[in-house]
Amino acid sequence: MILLIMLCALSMVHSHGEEASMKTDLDRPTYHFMPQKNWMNDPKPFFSKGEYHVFFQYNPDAPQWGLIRWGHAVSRDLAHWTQLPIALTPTPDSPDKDGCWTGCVVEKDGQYHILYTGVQPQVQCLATSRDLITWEKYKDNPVLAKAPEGFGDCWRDPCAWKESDAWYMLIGSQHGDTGAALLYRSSDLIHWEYLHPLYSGDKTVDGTMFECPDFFALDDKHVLITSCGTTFWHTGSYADHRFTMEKQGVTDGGNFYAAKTLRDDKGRRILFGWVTENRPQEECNASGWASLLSLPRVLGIRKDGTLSTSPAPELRALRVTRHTASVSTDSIKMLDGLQGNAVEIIARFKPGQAKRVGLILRSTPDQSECTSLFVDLEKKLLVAGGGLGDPSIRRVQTAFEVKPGEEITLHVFLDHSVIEIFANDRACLTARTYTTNPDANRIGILSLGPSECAVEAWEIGGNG
Ligand code: DQQ
Repeated sequence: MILLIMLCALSMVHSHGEEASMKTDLDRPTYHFMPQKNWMNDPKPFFSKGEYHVFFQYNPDAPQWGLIRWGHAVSRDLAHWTQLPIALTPTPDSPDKDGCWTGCVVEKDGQYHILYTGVQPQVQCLATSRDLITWEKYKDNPVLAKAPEGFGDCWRDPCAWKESDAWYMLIGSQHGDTGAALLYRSSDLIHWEYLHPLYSGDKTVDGTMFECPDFFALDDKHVLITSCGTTFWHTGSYADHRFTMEKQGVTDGGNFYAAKTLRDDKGRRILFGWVTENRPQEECNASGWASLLSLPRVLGIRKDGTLSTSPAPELRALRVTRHTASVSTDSIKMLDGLQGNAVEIIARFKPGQAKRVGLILRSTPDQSECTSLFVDLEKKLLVAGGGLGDPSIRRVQTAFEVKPGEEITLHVFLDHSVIEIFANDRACLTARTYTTNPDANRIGILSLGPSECAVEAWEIGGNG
């Protein structure tokens, strides 16, 4: 594997022209993983033998969704990633001729297996590997050809796991206009028996269908993740092959979708999402890339049964130069010394009577161009994107309620056009911010009403 990683790294050395255009692309992230060119979506993370693998939906032909392959990247430390060869490619005249869609990776008897959705129509397929690099499709694909009676157009994205007696698998589906996670059982990953819906949703809460389900034990609960426009979490109990939901919420209310987890050798559940674009297709075409992988997020169960999310501590390996500041302001205070497009900021606010507290990033010195992110204490929202002028542009938001007297910690990762925000480890928001202005690299604290803020920040080194 190490030799393969070195060969892949060498083959990824960019041509002179490409390197120059990457340097002038102020929006291209430098410490998030993304394929060298073109399009990715839906991560499928998997841990084995000390390595973090992320497979992903990949269109190597254009910076937009298309004929989908399974791309592959690997990391030993969750901070630096290497792109590996394509794992799965559609086979003409076969059940996956129109795309190898989302699924999962499992290990059985010393071999690795991918269960994935072939299209069109949607069917479930199997592929096997000894080394995670070279994959052989099962000769009699598909292993499941038809959805159970009454389940709709969406029947995809298998998620399999082993229990003591058998393999189990969820397939994301819908019943009428309600999401359903359908449960199957198998002894060999090839022959599957349909059991029943593990869980049916509520269209007013978690959408009209379930894409990319993920299901796992965490602390003393079970967690079901589903996606329909937004990625939702549900925590609850699992008994007799039924899931009883107790609490539910949103994993990230911003440009973040189709998130799934792996379990590593420390027993941690680590979530990765697809960071979506928020710019016109022509701009993606001009840059030659679209979408990327979120930073790894460690999940936990809070005392009240809700999901906690925090950035993986391994990301600290990317920190380069540390800055600190204490700021009292009732408007905007620019930070001296700290500037740039690749920074990590931990801003600890005592909001007092302030109505909003937050940051401005990617600001010109005169603030005529900038991107704001803030907690709106009155509206109980975490908001990001858009400048100070026109707030409607590229703005995303998620619910975030601050208790009276509670301090607010905004842990923010800025990587050029990507902003990932963790608010008190219970609300997450990913936003996009695009600029062509090299002077739009200043950072400031914002407050509507007087507040105090202790800032600790780091410039961040690149992925490589
Ligand atoms: N993306 C895949 C589907 C999945 C959707 C296709 C979610 O399998 O349901 O690229 O983003």
